Amino acid sequence: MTDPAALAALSTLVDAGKVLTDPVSLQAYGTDWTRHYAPAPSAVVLPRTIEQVQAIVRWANRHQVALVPSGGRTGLSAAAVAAHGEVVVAFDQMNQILAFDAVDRTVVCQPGVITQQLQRCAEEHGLYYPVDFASSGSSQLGGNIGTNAGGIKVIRYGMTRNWVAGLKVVTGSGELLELNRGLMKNATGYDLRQLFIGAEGTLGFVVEATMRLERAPRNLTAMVLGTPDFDAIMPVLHAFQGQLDLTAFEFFSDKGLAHILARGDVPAPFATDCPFYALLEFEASTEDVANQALATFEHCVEQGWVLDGVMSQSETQLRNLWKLREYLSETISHFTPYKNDISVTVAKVPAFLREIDAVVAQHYPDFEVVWYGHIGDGNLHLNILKPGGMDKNEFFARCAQVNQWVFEIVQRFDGSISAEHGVGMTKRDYLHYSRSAEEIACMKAIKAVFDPNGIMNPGKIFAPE
Ligand code: 2HG
Ligand code: ZN
Repeated sequence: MTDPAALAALSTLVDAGKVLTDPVSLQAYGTDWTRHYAPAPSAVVLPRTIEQVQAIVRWANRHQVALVPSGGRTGLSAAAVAAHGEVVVAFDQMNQILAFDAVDRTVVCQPGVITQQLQRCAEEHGLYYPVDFASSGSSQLGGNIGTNAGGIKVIRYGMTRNWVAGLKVVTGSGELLELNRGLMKNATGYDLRQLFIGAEGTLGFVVEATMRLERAPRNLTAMVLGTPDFDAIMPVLHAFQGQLDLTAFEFFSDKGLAHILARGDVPAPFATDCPFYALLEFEASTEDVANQALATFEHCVEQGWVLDGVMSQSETQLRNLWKLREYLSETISHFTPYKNDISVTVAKVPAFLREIDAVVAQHYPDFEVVWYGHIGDGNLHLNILKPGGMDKNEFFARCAQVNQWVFEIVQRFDGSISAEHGVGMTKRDYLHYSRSAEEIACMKAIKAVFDPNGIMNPGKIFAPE
């Protein structure tokens, strides 16, 4: 635990009352949406300026205190969990949108800006911030950048990385770096900005970000299609991609749908029961596009790939169809799920899912398994639900035993053990299934450059040495 004299020194570096040590704050700021680790930070500090962040980092170097960044705490890999007496640096006070440039279509944001705040700001200017996911109402931009957040529109717009035009970061030694300064073209050597995106705060803190915006989509329209089996989903994707520019292509299983319908506040898409469902979205900018979508739907039915389907006719219907997919994570969170967030190239998805499903069925015959994910970009979320009476630790231990089998398949398919949720603590012991020993050595060497004293979010991405 951090020495009381050091904590007293810390409180002189920020505004009065902005170092918190009460149990409620330690509990709240020390954790994220994972429930694997008990939060145990020494303190929480809330800087207001970049200079204050630099002073905190220099203080941590002097006192050898580990720092953990904290945004909206919606992470799913325990990257922002402080379980070992660290000091949490929370960015709630740095939550302003600082500037908008209509010509460059960029917005300068502080790291504590909520994703939805950025989306709304874009809308106010007739534009669009396309990175979107269920937690957009509470996740913060700094965290999105730290994990290179993906979400439901990646098939069309890519990950957070694509939208970061410039970054200001405070490194683990307290230096301020201004990376790329919003430029579209910049061929001046290594692009350090990219290193900080997805680094989970292990190299430094993002203290300002210049984000790009996009033209607003026109008349977004969704379809939910029921398929007779998982294999039918891929030809459906292929058929629609051949005709339309999709903005999303998601899937979920009948088990997932049953949990959503059990909530009682989301209407069923249609009456036919199907083992799998695809949700796709496109811009119905003209009547021709909508007709093309309907013709493709009919073609899929004729081929036997689709059993039933529905197309949204209004904003309300669009929103209701999305709820079927977007509410899943929150809805099943009450069953303390064990989560996997795995990916392969799209062409390999059917064979990959079949193998994983067989391993899971063999090893977890008594657990409920819920599949969903961003199938259009090869990202599957495998959630295993804890049976009612089982102890949480026993459940996680049993799930962890099967990881080896799952991740060996991921490795054989050249896939990723974490497609979009990051490594944090929950996946750090499995990093070698996706990254070679040489790559991991390079990553550690890079960390040593930016964080020579190892104070930046230690124990995340890499297991402690
Ligand atoms: C989603 O796609 C999120 O809904 C959460 O990435 C995934 O709950 C999950 O496993
Ligand atoms: Zn996801």
